[in-house]
Amino acid sequence: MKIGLVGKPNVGKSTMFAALTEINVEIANYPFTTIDPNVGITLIKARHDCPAKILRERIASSGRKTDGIECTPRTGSCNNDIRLVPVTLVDVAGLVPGAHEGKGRGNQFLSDLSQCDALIQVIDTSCSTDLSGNPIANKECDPIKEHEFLISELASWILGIINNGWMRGVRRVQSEGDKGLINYLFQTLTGIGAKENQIIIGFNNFKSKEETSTPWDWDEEKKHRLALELRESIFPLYVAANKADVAKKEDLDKIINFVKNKNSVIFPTAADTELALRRATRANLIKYEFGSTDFIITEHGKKELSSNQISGLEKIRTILLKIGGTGFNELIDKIIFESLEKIVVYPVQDENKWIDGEGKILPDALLVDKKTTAKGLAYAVHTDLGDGFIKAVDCKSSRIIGSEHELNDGDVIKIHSKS
Ligand SMILES: Nc1nc2c(ncn2[C@@H]2O[C@H](COP(=O)(O)OP(=O)(O)OP(=O)(O)O)[C@@H](O)[C@H]2O)c(=O)[nH]1
Ligand SMILES: [Mg+2]
Repeated sequence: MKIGLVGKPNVGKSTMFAALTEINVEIANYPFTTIDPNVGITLIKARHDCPAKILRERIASSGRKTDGIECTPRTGSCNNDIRLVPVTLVDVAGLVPGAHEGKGRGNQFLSDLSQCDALIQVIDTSCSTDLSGNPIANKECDPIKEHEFLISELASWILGIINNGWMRGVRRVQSEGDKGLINYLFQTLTGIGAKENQIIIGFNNFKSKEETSTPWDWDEEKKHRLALELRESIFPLYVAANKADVAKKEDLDKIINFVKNKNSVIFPTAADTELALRRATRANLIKYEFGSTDFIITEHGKKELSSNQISGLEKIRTILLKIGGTGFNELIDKIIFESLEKIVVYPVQDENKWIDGEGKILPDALLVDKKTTAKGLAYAVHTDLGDGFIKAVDCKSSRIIGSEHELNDGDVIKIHSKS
């Protein structure tokens, strides 16, 4: 699972990345601080109790000791029986209006977003920067315009890719009809991670809104509309309404209502607040849980923090109350489990002990699509496991399940395979 952070410069993309991955990257109040992409892993909470809890209950009910029955994640961790699942974040350079014509840093860097399952646009709702990311004093801006220009630039990027060889693609329509164009689009966009079903969905959405004509007659505007639909299906876009700590309510509401009306996901966020909370937590100055609307100052914190630092933390407390947390937990949770309809499943090698070959309990928590089958999971683990699939076991119920059985969130699965 990979999510790209996009937006105009100086909105807080790198601050969000640094907060959520706990990797130090450059952050500054001017445009184009980031040039090369930052890639790192953030951890999100599964929506169910860790299956290790069920394992312990079973062992306890059979009268055995449960000491040491804790899951041992290969990546991620487990916190009070809530499994934290890894998600890759990619933070890229800022995009400005006209990027496809080479403005700002152009849009070449967008290929860094290849293979992303979704994008989060970080918007500066505080109106402290113009569309190019330069700080402004008058605090007037239009967050909807900021959202729309980005959508258009992303489409121009896709248009640039499909235009390269368009006539070749169009010729295939003469012999193969729509299928020829879909195949052409798939071949051209597979490099940025497009899947065939996404191309089909994007193409059909485009077709349903357009008057019929043959592709060799399509002008740039019409092709841009096709690119808009393809972007929507390949890279669904969600919004972090950032700098909400210093935003005017009307600016915030404007963009929130706009995005919600499109049935997309948006939450007010405060990236630098999340960053400060994570840093203070790491220094053992406070106790803060991701997603929470408050924190407590530790005994160590009470001893070490200066009165200035304490009043800084009190300001942060006010921000958390005002926004209802920093917004990122809700944003990412909703994107992954509702919009992208992912579930978390735990493949294991031993169906009784729920361990892998090395004795690790529930080492992997995989994010897969909601209707993933047992065989689909086998392929997600390894192609050989999929090719040699014989049967699987639902370890919670100990029932044997077939290749087409659809998995549920929180399932623990043992796959039997020839390989
Ligand atoms: N008030 C406020 N400031 C923020 C917030 N998030 C980030 N900032 C500030 O915004 C400025 C830009 O942050 P960056 O993370 O470097 O922005 P960016 O989008 O990565 O910028 P580029 O790499 O130039 O595209 C910095 O001064 C941050 O401290 C926030 O939630 N609230
Ligand atoms: Mg940056």
